[in-house]
Amino acid sequence: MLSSLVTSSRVLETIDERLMRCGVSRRAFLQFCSSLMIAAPFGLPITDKQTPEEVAHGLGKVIRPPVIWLHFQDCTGCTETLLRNSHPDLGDLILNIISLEYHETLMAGSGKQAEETLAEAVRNYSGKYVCVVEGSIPTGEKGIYMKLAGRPAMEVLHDVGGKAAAIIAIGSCASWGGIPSADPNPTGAVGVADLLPHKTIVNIPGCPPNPYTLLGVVLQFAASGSLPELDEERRPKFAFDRNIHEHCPRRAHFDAGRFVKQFGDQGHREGWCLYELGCKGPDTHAGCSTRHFNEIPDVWPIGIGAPCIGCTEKSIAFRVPMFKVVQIHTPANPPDTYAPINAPQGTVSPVATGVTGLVVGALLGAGYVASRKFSTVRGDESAPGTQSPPSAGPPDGGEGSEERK
Ligand code: FSX
Ligand code: SF4
Ligand code: F3S
Repeated sequence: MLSSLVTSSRVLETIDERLMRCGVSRRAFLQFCSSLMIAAPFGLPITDKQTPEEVAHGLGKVIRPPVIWLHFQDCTGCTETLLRNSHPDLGDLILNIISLEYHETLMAGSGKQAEETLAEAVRNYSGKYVCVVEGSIPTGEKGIYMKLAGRPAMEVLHDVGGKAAAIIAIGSCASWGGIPSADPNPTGAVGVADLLPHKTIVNIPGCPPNPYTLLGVVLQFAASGSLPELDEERRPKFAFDRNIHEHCPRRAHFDAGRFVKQFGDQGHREGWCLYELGCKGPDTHAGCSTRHFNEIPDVWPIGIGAPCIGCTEKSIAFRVPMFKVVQIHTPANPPDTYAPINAPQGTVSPVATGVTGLVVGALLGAGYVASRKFSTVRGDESAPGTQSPPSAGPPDGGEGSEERK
């Protein structure tokens, strides 16, 4: 808990106090809480509530968590995705909810002034701040490929990360090297956990990742001092326990064997499945299919017609060629209760009709309902996509189809 966070320089406010002092509307905060609920429909105690009002009530009492944000080898996409959205006020709101003590791209100061700010923040909040790391760390040639104020990035990470209460590696670069570590990895780029293996580290991969995952983890930590349950790659399960292929809006096309053959063809224009263009959705775990980017519906790779490159998976993104077709490891066809793919008109089952009805409605509500439908248990036999396949799998056709099982 950060409730006793009184430093020599100031006392940190609660989120409610800060929002009130800065004149932030309750409506904006409630919208934020709704988005957090959609991003974390399970597995995060702060959002495990019935309404956004209840989430806001709990979060409002939390002390704004001090965050020190380090940049190493990155494109700043992680920061961009946090602050660029369709609601101009949201970026401001986020900066009122967390206490961002140091962030090279956002702070006005530079040079000596910036270095002093960093040193002061580390001193004031030693052992209590969250260190967010964006970008990979170069280790080749003793780290000379990147220096900050004359110090190799490795040294800065050891110093600032070492004194943090917890480290969050945001983006695939900080999680395990990302783009800079792609073969032949000229700078010897690695992720945070390679250099600080014994620290408390949460990986939030994605290139970029969903910003609400970061905010959910930071706020959960601030509220309770605990971190959400992680998977074997140190990713929070609430955000990474879903397979994209099992929750993809193009899935019906996959099941019916309607595949885009090349960018711009008729199937592409009609929104068919991108599997044969190398979509890595079947091997990728992330929440992108329901929690879209920049607060804009359908803004995510598959939503805009680009195959998923598996950016949240250590063994896929920037390792497996982008257009290489993946194997389908799990039989993943609709259960018998779904309407047959070529159902004659008027024979759609009541179950299928009911599911359709659920999807209709207010966007926020529908997103929340959809995200709640996910199974949290891998191997759950009742979950869609885990039943034995009926005889009608995706029909042959197109390149790469021989690689499908
Ligand atoms: Fe970029 Fe972040 Fe990719 Fe890396 O995201 S979006 S290259 S994960 O470090 O800025
Ligand atoms: Fe969606 Fe890709 Fe699966 Fe096709 S292969 S259904 S585009 S995740
Ligand atoms: Fe990344 Fe694939 Fe989502 S490329 S953003 S995991 S759709």
